[in-house]
Amino acid sequence: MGTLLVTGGAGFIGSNFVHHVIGNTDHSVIVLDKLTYAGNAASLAGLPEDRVRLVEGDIADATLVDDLFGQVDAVVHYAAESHNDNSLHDPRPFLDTNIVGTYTLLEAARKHDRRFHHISTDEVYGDLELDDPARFTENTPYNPSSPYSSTKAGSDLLVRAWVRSFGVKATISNCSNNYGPYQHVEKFIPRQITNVLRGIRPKLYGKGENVRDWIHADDHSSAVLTILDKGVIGETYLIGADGEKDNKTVVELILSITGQPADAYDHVTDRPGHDMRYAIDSTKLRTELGWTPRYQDFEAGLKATIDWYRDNEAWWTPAKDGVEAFYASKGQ
Ligand code: NAD
Ligand code: TDX
Repeated sequence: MGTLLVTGGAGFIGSNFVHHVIGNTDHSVIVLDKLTYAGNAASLAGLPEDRVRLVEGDIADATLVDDLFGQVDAVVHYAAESHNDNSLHDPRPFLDTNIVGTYTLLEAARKHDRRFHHISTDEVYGDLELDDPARFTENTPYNPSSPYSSTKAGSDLLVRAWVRSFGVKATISNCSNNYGPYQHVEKFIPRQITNVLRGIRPKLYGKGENVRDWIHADDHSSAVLTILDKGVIGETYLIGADGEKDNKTVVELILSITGQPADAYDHVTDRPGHDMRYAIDSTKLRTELGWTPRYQDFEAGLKATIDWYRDNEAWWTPAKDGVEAFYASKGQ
């Protein structure tokens, strides 16, 4: 039993992690979150106040970070600017948070000698062709495409350097695309679900051939806890659940689950530099640390996610109009 500092714990995957930790361990949690447009204190509602404390602040604030590191046993670092489309519009916050913010945390981990787990993404590896038999492994060379993924790649390299140069006790995980409750409506799956719930046609970039490797956010959480518990310092672990699907298939599934005609969607302007395919080989995590995902049935997980958005309209309504206006201004 101990106290975890969870950066970005009011965001999508971070809040799912906090719920998972409270439900499955005896740990307490301090969440450090700037509550940007992507952070929402309501995602932590209902959690026990004696075990979860939200501190509103910036991971690049060295004084605040220093104080919080002194209060915890380990740190799990989710905070990031996370949306590719935003990074194409205004890259600067991605550098400030993903690079300078991670640097600030690493310096505190070094000073306080705290166990540090860095959350990253499969996008650091670039993309694969649709017919490529290969998947990403821990040995795939870095080749990021967007301002978002290049700043995540940079943050991963900082972590590796702080392990080697300063002996920081860090691990890294690179996960595939997450879905589940509490995901911001700017992202693909919640955008299309909430479009359908509002009577708006889903919007597919380009031809919809791009493939993403979907994992439920709760499985991501269990993998991170496994790495915190059993991971080897300095190692990187890829997290994935063999969930490759092209975007068109996902939109058609959402339409079919919600009782709409399968072709009731629009093709819109493609994302510049759009990565074609991501695919994760998570053999190392499964064989060396014994992790397995629980949500093997994507359609069942998607159905539960649709139900969550239907039941929690008050959580997503405030962001919806602004997001759609932003996309409309880009022909998307
Ligand atoms: P998100 O955008 O939903 O949440 C990010 C959170 O970080 C928000 O609560 C935001 O307020 C907070 N934040 C942003 N800048 C901050 C700052 N300077 N200081 C403190 N808090 C700040 O993102 P997400 O989808 O939950 O992603 C979380 C992490 O997981 C990111 O590191 C991302 O790269 C990684 N990841 C995401 C996916 C995915 O599918 N979404 C897949 C793999 C890895
Ligand atoms: O309206 C849309 N229509 C559409 O076709 C949107 C928002 C997206 N797309 C496509 C683009 C991608 O091929 O859907 C796919 C998924 O898009 P996003 O949800 O924006 O995710 P992606 O760009 O794949 O990145 C996500 O996974 C890796 C997360 O946002 C990142 O934080 C994570 O690192």
